[in-house]
Order: sequence, then C-alpha cells, then structure tokens
Amino acid sequence: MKTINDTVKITNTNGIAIVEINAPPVNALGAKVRKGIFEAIHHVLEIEDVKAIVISCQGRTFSVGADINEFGKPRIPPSLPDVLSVIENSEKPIIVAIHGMALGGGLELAMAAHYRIAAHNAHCGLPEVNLGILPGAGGTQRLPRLVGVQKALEFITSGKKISASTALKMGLVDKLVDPNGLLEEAVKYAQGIVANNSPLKKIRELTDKVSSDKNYSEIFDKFRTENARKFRGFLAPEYIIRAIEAAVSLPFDEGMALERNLLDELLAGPQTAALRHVFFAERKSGKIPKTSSDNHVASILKVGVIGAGTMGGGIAMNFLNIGLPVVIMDMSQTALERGRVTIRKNYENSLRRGKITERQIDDRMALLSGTIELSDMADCDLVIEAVFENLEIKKSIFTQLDGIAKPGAILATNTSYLNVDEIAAVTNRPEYVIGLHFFSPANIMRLLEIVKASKTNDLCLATAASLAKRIDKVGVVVGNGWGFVGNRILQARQGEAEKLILEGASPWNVDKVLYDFGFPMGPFQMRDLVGLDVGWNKNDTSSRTVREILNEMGRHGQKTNGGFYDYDDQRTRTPSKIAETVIIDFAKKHNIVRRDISDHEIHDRTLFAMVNEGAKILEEGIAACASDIDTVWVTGYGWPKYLGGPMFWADQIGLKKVVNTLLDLEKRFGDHFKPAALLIKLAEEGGSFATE
Ligand code: T1G
Repeated sequence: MKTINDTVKITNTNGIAIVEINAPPVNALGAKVRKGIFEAIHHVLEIEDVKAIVISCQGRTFSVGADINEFGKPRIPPSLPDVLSVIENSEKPIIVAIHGMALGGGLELAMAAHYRIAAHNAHCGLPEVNLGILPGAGGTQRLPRLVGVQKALEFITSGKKISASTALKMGLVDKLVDPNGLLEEAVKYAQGIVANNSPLKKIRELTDKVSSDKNYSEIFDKFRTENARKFRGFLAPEYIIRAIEAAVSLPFDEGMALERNLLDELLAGPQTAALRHVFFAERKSGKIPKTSSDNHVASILKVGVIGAGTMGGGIAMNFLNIGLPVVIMDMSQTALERGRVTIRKNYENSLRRGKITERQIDDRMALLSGTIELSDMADCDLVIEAVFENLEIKKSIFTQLDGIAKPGAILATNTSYLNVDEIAAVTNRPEYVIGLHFFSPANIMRLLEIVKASKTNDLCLATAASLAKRIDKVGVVVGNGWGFVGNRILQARQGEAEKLILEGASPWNVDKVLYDFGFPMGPFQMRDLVGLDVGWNKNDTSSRTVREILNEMGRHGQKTNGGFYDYDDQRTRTPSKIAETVIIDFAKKHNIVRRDISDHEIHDRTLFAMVNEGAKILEEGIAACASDIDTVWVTGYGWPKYLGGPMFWADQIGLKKVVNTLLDLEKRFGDHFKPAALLIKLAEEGGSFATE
C-alpha cells in the first residue's frame, strides 16, 4: 500500500492497482485530491506488474465534483482536465467504481476512464448549471459523444441526477453491481479486461453521435426555443448549449479549449457567486445551532392533520410520501372524502409524469385515515393544524387538542402570519407548540418556515428541523413576528405596489418591471392567481381598498375570469379596463393626484422596500442571519436564484448605495422608507449582510 497524501492512497490486488480517494464528506476534487490522483496514476503506470487500475472512493459517495470552496480563488495545479487527460491517455485500462453519487467533476472523471462500474443504487449527474457554471472538465465534450446531442443537452442543462440503471441504458456506465461487492466486482471486471485484452475505450474517440456530416442546428434551435422560458435570465444554460455545439463542430481538443473559456467566463460573472451563495445558504438554514438538547429529536411515527382542505391534504402527502401513517380530520365525511379525492388526484398527476408508481400510490393512500373526531389524534406524535386563518378558531382547536394529544406530542400550526405565542398560550404545553408554515401547494413547494415561539423548546425545534429534511423541505427557523419572514417582506412589496397603482402606475406596469427583474410573475398577476378573495371577508367589506371593491364586484381573480386582469377560458390575461377604472375612481375619491411613474421608480420602491424590511427582520431577530432571508425568498417566493436573494442582491449593490436610495425614497414618498438602523450601521462601517 502506498499513501500519496492524506486523501489518496494506492493498494495493489494481484496486478490491479486500486487508487482510493478519501476526502470527506463528499470526496470533492480539491487541489490535494487532484494532486493525489495525478501522482497516483503516474506512479502505478510505472509499476510493471500493475496491469489495470481501479479508481474508487471511500465514504458515503463517489466524488461529487470540484470543491465549491475553491471557486473564486486562484486555481492550484494540476487542473481537473489535466488529471483526466492522464487517466484517459493511460496505456493501462482504468476502471472507476461508482457508489453513492458521481456528480460534476466526479462524473467527468468517470467519463475520462475507460470503463465505469456502478452500484445499482448509485446516481450520476452534472449539476454545474445549478451553480451557474458548466461541466469544465470535458463533460460537454464527452457526454454528447457517448449519449448523443439531445440527451446531453437535456442532461447537462437540467443539472438533475439519474439512476444507475438509467445511466446503464444511456451507455454512461458499463455494468451495475451490488453495492456491497462494488470494489471486488470492479477488480474482477478489471481482471477480465486484462485477460481479454479489451480495448481502451476512449470517449473522446467516439464519433458516430457527433459526426460532422450531420446537421444538428435544428436540434439546438428547437432546444433553445422549447426551454426559453425555463432558462430566462440564467446564463449557464446558453453557455452549455454553445459548448455542446462545439462538440459537434470542433475537434475534441478545440472543444475542450472552448469549454474551458466558457467556464471561465461564467466563473468571472455575477451569477455563479449568487448561486453558490444560495447553495450554501440553503444548507446553513437547515442547521439548528447546537442546543441544550444537543439536537436530540422526538420520534415521529404517526402524524395528525387537522383540516382536509388544499393545505391539509398537501401537508398530509409529505408524510405519506415517507411512509408515515397520517390521520386527517375535518368537520364532515363529505369534506374528508373531498380531501382524499384531492390527494389521490395529486398522486395520479405524479403517476402521469412518471414520478410515482400505482403501487406507491396504493401504499401511500393505505396509510391515510380520516376522522371527524379530534379525539382520534390522541396517539399522534405530531399534530398539524391547517384550518382557516382565524386566530379564535385556532385557539379553540388547540385548547381541545391540548386535552387530547398524548404527553410529548408536538402541536404545530400552519398559520402563515398569526401569532404562534397566542396559540401556544391556550395550551398547558406551550413548549411543545411550534409553527410549521407550509407553502401552497404544500406537497410541492420546498420551503418550510419553522416558527419558534417564545416557549418552543429545543427538542421541538430540532425535531421540526430534522423532519423538514425527512420530507425534503428546506426548513428555515424564523421568529414569531407578523408574517414571519416571507410574508412580511411580501407585504412590504405588496404595500408599495398598491400605492404605485393609485399614484399612476398600472398593475401591468408594476408586474412587467418585476417580471423583467426576474420574478416568475408580478404582484397583481400573483394576486389574481391566488385569488383576491383569500383573506377577504364578505361579511365585513366596505370598499375600503381596490381589492375589496374588486371582490365586491365578484372579481376574485383568475377563477372568476377577472380580477386586476381579464381572463379568457384559457386563462390568458389582458389588462382590465374595469379594474383600471376602479383604481382611477378610488384614487380620485381619496384625492390622490395621479402622475406618470417610471419603471425605475417602480423598481426601487418595491425592491428596496423589501431589503429594508429584511434588515428590520434581522435586527429584530426574526431571522437568524441574512442568508436565511435569501433562502426563504429564493425557495418560497420566486426571487431569481441567479440574483442570490434580497440581502445578497443588496450586498452586490453596496449598502451605502442602498441607504442613499432609501433616504431619497424617504424624502419623496414618506418615512416608511426610513432606512433600518442595522442598514445604516452596516453602511457606515462598510459592512455587508454577509456577516449578519
Ligand atoms: N464541494 C465542497 N463541499 C461540498 C460539495 C462540493 N462540491 N458538495 C457538498 N459539499 C459539502 C456541503 O457543503 C456539506 O458540507 C456536505 O458536503 C454535505 O452536503 C469541473 C466545475 C452532493 C447532492 O454541484 O449537490 O464539479 O455543511 O449537506 O444534502 O466540471 O451536496 O457538512 O460542512 O448538501 O446529502 C459540481 C454540489 C461542482 C454538487 C449531497 N458538483 N453538492 O447533498 O448533503 S462544480 C455539485 C450537492 C464541478 C467540474 C465542475 C449536494 C450533494 P457541511 P449536503 P446532501
């Protein structure tokens, strides 16, 4: 056995050298690992009796790619392409043994080898696009040669993982084996290669799928057109397409050079920094600070959900999906049946998209039971209330629940803005009351705001955070303030947008500015989608706002073919003259003088209001750090990922400029633009939100 460095060692088994990488936690290909592999391969090529080489990884997974922590720093040789060139040009066969995940540079390393053996439960992917870059070690040049242009375009721009069996079908791996015998099987496979004197398969030499006499322009044009909406605003997908175009139009080495140049351009741009921020922010959000309970978590084996409506049903699905029995409660069998039908319909939609099997649907539905008796929640470890957003109704439910739920059961409310302390106060177990704010549709949206009320204990908090991971949610711990983090900042933007349309901007003006900024839709289109009547009380309405008037006119948004926009039967929207008249009349009645409003003013008033609210949330301790606010808004509210989130975006502008803009807005539009104290402090110190 020879140790190259503390991340790479070599063992020799009957003429097969095993180069083993061990760089926890995910065998990232940092400088030391690259150097270790480079030297290890050169070393074993010199040993006469080594006939073949197996590259494997220790730990939970094969390499997941380049070390993200090295990005933005000077490159340390050898580069990954140089390491892979040594592998590909080896005169001795090199076989990689993949377990866990082969991602990014890890999969590129595997593609530079001559053969690839994978555990049948392994996964492969090129997720670079999620970091705003592209595979920069030959992925865009080798993959098209192996699987063809169309599959390469889909695979690399999606950034998604595929199963080992799919990889086998694509020709990306040569054999699947049992995970327990992976290394032995790889050694055996290597011995077979040697015994049969099998050829050294170099992907770079494959030409049939990228033959120069074929015209691929139609594939590329069609792909660009079909994905324009999905790729809108992102740079990396277009760069990936250009790199794959080079794979069919240039010799391999020239294609490699172009790939590197395109990678360097992206690395030098703003988007990858934002996307790396989002990557690390999401992971930071999920980590609960070490607590007195040392993050012990309660065992959650059965879940109760109160309310079988859209939210309750979606929430229940999260737990059914991980095999937990769920008892769902509503006021009538009819409501329960409606809820059950909705859940099954959601699953059947996933079935149609190939994301689930009939058997899985049946297994999950079998875990669901319904009741109209709250007492049936008695044996649940966690009960989540998801009823109408009315504090008195919630208090009444928690009062009853407190007398029914077993000791130690966690009682959660799904409220999106109400005071969790007030709900906890009606129980004798406030330390076991928490907010679990799911986002609709709750079975799909990944964000989960975990609301820590003043008495919520550490065990409850740690359990909620752990459960968020189990149901594949991005859990963010937030404080118990109105609207928590997401809705409070949304209200800041919405409030400014509603002022703007009274002062002269149109709803479609405001929507376009925010759509062009990168949001999937503007605030008024979103209001119409969600329904103007959400939160509207028809028994207590008197034309106090434009929204009340539209509701009183029966204009509840898309579902009534009219709200701020008019909608045809295909739900195509057009600016509504009716809504425009309502706005103008309302402004007149309230002596608001209308004027032309620039896109720039709309941009600054809505976006800087959000940043200022985020700063207030930070200084009040409602968010533990600025990156949590970014995680909430990127994951749950459509802030363009390539801009990193409101706080990261403000840092890129510079907080001095942010404060000056707010001071100017305060002078022109009122003291609600007064910069938060924290913002002024950071600006004066030349600081940033990154340290908050
Ligand atoms: N570099 C450094 N650290 C990484 C890392 C990476 N690539 N990936 C994960 N980690 C750390 C992570 O920060 C966390 O650290 C721990 O590992 C567990 O991660 C040339 C240029 C692999 C699916 O984009 O998608 O190759 O907080 O909490 O949920 O073409 O991590 O514990 O200290 O996320 O099980 C391409 C990114 C790089 C993969 C595992 N590769 N990683 O998810 O655990 S660019 C990627 C992931 C590249 C080449 C290009 C996920 C995961 P800590 P985790 P997980």
